[in-house]
Amino acid sequence: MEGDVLIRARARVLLSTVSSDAHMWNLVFLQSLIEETGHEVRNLGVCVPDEVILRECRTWRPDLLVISTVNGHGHLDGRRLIGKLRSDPELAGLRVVIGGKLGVLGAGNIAHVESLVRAGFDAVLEADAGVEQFLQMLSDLPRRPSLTGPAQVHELPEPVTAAPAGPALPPGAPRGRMASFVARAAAEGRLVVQPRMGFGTVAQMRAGLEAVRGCRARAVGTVTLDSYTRVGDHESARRSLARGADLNGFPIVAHGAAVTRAMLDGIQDDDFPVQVRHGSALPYDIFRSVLDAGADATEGGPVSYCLPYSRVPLREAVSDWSRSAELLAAAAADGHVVHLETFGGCMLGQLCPPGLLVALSVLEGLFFRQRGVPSVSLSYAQQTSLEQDVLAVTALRRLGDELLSDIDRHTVVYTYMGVFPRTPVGAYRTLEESVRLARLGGAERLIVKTPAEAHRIPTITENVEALEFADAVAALEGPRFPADPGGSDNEVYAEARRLVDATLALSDDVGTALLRAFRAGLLDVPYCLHADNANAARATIDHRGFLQWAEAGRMPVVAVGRGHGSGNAQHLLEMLSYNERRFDRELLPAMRTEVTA
Ligand code: B12
Repeated sequence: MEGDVLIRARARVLLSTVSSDAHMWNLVFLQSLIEETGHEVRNLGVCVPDEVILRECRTWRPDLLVISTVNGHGHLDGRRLIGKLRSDPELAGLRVVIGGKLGVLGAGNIAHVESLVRAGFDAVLEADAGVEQFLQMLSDLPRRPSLTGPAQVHELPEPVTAAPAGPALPPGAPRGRMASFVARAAAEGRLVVQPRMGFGTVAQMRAGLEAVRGCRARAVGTVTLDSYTRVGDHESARRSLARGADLNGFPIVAHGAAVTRAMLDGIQDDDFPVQVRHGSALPYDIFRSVLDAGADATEGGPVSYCLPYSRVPLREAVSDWSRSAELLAAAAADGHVVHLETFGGCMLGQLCPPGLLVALSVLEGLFFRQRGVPSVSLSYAQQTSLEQDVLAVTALRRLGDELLSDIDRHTVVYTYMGVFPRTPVGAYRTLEESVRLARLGGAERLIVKTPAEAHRIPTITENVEALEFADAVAALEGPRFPADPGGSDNEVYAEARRLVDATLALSDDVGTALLRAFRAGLLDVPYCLHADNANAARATIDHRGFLQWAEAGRMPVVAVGRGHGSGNAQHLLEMLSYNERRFDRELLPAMRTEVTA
């Protein structure tokens, strides 16, 4: 057959997650693992609708379908998916396995295994424990001769036509409640701390907000939305609420604006602003609900909530984020200022070198400003070295001063967003280092994590304890804002500035410039499976713990080259668990025994 290059005996494995799940590292890891056993893998990426999985099964005819899901909705989405597969005569006999974190019950997720087997899965492999069994299953797969064709070439989208430039903002543009609260705290030398809290029901969510409001910290409130709402599947959110099923966040659209407004009533005010956190590539409905419910702030960005979180084409995300930001700008002009935070400093949670994180955060800030949003914050997530992270946060502040001086803004640090230490001590060490980063870097707000992170969604008490701990550490550290962020002429600044300049040179419209930069590979998020990302860049961690470029792809950055043994599943897991080892030091001897046993 023309174009076929190789004939081999191997099985076909189709790898996917469920429709509401945006986690990607599990898929990157499993793809590597399966390839190393010699089988052919097709990886469908994140948030895969049931119909896409069914279609791929019918057309590609895999020997095994692997479903990996960790967001906690796996037992709900998995049961629905397997029902459809088993009722299709063509697919009823296909071998299907599901694994990962299948519910929101932590160790209690084991309770879902039996019902998923009864629903039709051939094997249900909960959490890390399932990997050994899975490897055995792969080695037992019947191998068949298969033809490997040339790599598929992905069609990249055409850039959107330039959106009109945003309105000129008057000097001293209004700030709104969130930014005013943060500015007051900063003037008093206090760090504002914030949870990533989200529960499904109104009663739980309100109790959570009340507890945060009452805690001994300078805290703001958070309403984190659930994974169905993130992908616009409000019907599944409604059904889950009606059945009393646990959701991994608050379904703001399904509850409706009146219910959300009543929930915030009497809690949210000048002394306790509330931010809605979501994760949606197409946030327009969510932004409408945020405005209708009278919330003070929200967050995200056209790149950071598209590439790592969805399969929506980047062009569609840019266009939806454009009208969503304009919605906030119009509300601000009418006196309701909703503060908007970029998520660009947090791409994929881990293994994205700081220069790109800083650049994306600034570019998303510029995108918001161009659409008339008067009050923004620029984010950066803690990575693998305090020293390098301080360079990054000071670089972020300097770029903000240089490029966004005409709007209200502040800087937000996130406690590590990647694979988290498993012990409470390790978790608190990580949190403590992120407080220090916020202080040394001069950030005004910190989004915290709890010791439950590696295991399950934290309780209200765990959130409150983490906030009070962070506040106490910040008080001890003192306000160590660098006197002159303009002196931050460091290597992270230089790299971020190059990436920002290369992007802005592509168009006067920031949205169009972002599309062109990703299309040309000038911006390229390492390991990101989204079809509009070049995925040619790779990261590595050097002897100092600095996150560096192993491969630069076509980005204007310097790569140090791949280390020994890099590229395989084991090496990827080692890099992903770098902070787990760094902070969970008590577990190191046991980890070593596991490796040598
Ligand atoms: C990185 C991360 C993110 C990144 C994801 C970026 C991306 N696109 O990948 C960001 C920050 C964006 C994110 C977002 C969210 N996340 Co998250 N995330 C994590 C985190 C910190 C690390 C996950 C990771 O990278 N692991 C590395 C990979 C290689 O390991 P793994 O996924 O655990 O998979 C292992 C095993 O489970 C197993 N496995 C997995 N699948 C399968 C399948 C088979 C067949 C087999 C055999 C084995 C297997 O093999 C892997 C290696 O051992 C975890 C917590 C943690 N572990 O520390 C939370 C976590 C998974 N996230 C969680 C949640 C709830 C979310 C959100 C829904 C809400 C929120 N809190 O913001 C959102 C939205 C996602 C969505 N729409 O679905 C929860 C899930 C809760 C639960 N199940 O009880 C966790 C546990 C955090 C928590 N404690 O709340 N997340």
